[in-house]
Amino acid sequence: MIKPFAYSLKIASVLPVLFSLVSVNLLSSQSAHTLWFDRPAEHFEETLVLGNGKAGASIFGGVATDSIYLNDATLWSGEPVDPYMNPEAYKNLPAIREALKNENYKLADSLQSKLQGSFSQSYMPLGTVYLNFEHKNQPQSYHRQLELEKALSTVTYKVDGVTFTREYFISHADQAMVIRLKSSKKGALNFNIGFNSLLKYELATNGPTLEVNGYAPYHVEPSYRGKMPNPVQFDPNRGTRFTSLFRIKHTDGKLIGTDNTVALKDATEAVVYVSIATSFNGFDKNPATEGLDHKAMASSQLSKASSKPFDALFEAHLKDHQKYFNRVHLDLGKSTAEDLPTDERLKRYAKGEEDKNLEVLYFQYGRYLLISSSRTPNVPANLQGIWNPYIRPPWSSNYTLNINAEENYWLAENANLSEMHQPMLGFIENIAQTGKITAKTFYGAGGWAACHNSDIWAMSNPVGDFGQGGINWANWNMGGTWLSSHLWEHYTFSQDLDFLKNRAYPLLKGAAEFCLEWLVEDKDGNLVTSPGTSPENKFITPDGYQGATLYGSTSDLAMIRECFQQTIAASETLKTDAAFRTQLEKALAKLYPYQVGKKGNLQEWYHDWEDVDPKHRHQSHLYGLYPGHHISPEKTPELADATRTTLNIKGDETTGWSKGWRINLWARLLDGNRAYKQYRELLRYVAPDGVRASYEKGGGTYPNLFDAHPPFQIDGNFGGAAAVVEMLVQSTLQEIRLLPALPDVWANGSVEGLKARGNFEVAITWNNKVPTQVKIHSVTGGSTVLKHGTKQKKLTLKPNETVEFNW
Ligand code: FUC
Repeated sequence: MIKPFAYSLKIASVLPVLFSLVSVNLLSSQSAHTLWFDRPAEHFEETLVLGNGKAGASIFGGVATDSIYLNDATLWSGEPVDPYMNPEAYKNLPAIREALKNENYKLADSLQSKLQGSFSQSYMPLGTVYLNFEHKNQPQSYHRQLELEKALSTVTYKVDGVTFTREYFISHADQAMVIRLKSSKKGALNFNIGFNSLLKYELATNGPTLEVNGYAPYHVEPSYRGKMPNPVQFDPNRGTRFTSLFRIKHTDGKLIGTDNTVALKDATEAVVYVSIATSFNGFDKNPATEGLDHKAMASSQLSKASSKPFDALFEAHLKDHQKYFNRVHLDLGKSTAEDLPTDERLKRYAKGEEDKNLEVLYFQYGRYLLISSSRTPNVPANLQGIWNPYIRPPWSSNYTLNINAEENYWLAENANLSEMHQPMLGFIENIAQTGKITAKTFYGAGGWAACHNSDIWAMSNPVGDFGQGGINWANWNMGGTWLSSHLWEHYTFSQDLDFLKNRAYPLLKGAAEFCLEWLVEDKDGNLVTSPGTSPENKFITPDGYQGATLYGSTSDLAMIRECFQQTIAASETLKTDAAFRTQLEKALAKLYPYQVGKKGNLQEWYHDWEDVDPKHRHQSHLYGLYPGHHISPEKTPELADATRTTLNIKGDETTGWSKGWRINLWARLLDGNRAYKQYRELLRYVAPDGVRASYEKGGGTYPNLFDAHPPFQIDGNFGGAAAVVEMLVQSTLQEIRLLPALPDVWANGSVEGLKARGNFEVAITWNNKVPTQVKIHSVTGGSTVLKHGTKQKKLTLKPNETVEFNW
């Protein structure tokens, strides 16, 4: 969408040579909390990103023109979904079940295409704002950075002996983006503001304010459907509306407005305020006819923010951001890595060099990204968080429920950002509503179900455009079962009984009810799913058929097992629903058990079949090991061994999100060195050109530390950050394991502020891989057992009590 700015591109290519020396002097040591570059971004994956959990900005930091991609978490294509889209789909089930009973997998696959509905909608780019400067000559120094602790980005450079500075942040407290521009010489600041967008929009100026009003498409075809007639459909009377306002506040100089820009001439300092609002008013409200008053909201946000000086806004922003960011400190020991721009740093690290602060930076960046992208009620961080410039973004930048959307939230609780889990928890409440209809109309069952994809409209139906989708992905129906685990996890960390009783339990119960009704008996009386699939994988039957539909898929049963166990635990905690609990216990005992295959692997299929792609990135049948809890080296050593064999058969080469998952799996297998090996691979440098990415070569990390599937997906960032915690602390409601999967290279270090189940905060200092000092803070009071190696210590703490001791 963005026409690259010719002048700034030319400059970008000469900058590294010109300015690297100057930039190096600006920072004293290689930082664990700062990303920096000595030239502007050329690609999206080099931009520095900001967000207040709703508005997002990707800043290029160009010298003559600074391009900033803008986003809003609530700006999607589409409108409320009709969950009754395929009301009689369930009538096909008996024929599919019969085909499976007769082991006719081909027929079962072909009949499954009748159990599909529409595709999801897509997350939209809002537009690009341009700050155009009147620089006649080449700059002499250039530095841009993002400080995670401040959620502040800065650009500085010199032209003709004058130093220009730009500071950018997006305030959650004041719901506005704020940019301060300064020149070191009086009257040397000259710039104007321009805007364009791939959406439909109109521009107007009103004094010092540039006003944009526009609307999103009411329908966008997923990018993976390729060339299609009319893939992006607009209608002035349909779709989500947006307003974006840009106001210049100046202390000196002269403001000039034209039709399409506002400009400031001969100034020394100015602040640009950016306010964004959309008409999105909930998943079930038409955004065109029942929408919020986006114009009034944008204008009230703007006038409130612009009535405050920059320093006051920044102070409020800092306080708000640091309340979350500063909760966790991580130190992995002394680093001797040299100070380099972030892309160079990644390239050096990829050669196997030590850079412990980069390992900390990636972890803290995951936390930073969650704070920046997940603060809008009921609207979780999507596949790209909130940062997206494409009108047909990869995989619609939607919610893929067979891993990606959930992986986004793996770090929320254990990395002490429980508040940022809320948008996901609220979203589950919404999808359970459409999911009730999906359960009934597609599967003839009670409770609620969700499938492969979802979007801001909380769609829950299986995708595929009524028969066009691949059965191995489109027909999977365990999305609700997996999502429901987030409710229980939130409770185990927060100990919030009100939440468990009033919000979580009814939803957990609904998810379990669906599973209970969905299960059928196999010929031996075991409970299995039929039909089932195993996310995105395919089997080969003994007679050579390559298919997707089977009965008793291991991953289906793993997710159901975990869901039943959690629902039972919840009903016991709440002392409620004993009869339903008994039903679940009986079903649990009858579930077809895990099987170990002839290769010693954990079987993915009911029978010991071969895989079409044995190295496939998905590993959903290992769900019980992570994110689930029912497989572990202690409780189920043989099954844990089988998961290890499966991971070894798959090998380590895989996409970003899959690597994020595997690091967690190895951590749960208590193999810190293998987890670390894959963490290093997750941080492998990937060149920044997302649109041309091919994912055959495996995942890694872009210059701006965005996870490369490739292309960019944020799930790997979050999964990787969560895995760092999993290496340092693992917990159940009964115990906290200290340093359970510590790699040898992290022999000395300290961490503070990690969360453990039971609502404890954990701080550990360690030496030679052994804890020396431990501090536990109990938020809500309770007992736990601390464990490291063979040593144990029982603790019972009052609410708000802290204990600290030598281990
Ligand atoms: C699933 C994965 C892909 C990608 C997409 C968003 O389809 O198999 O790798 O992550 O989701």
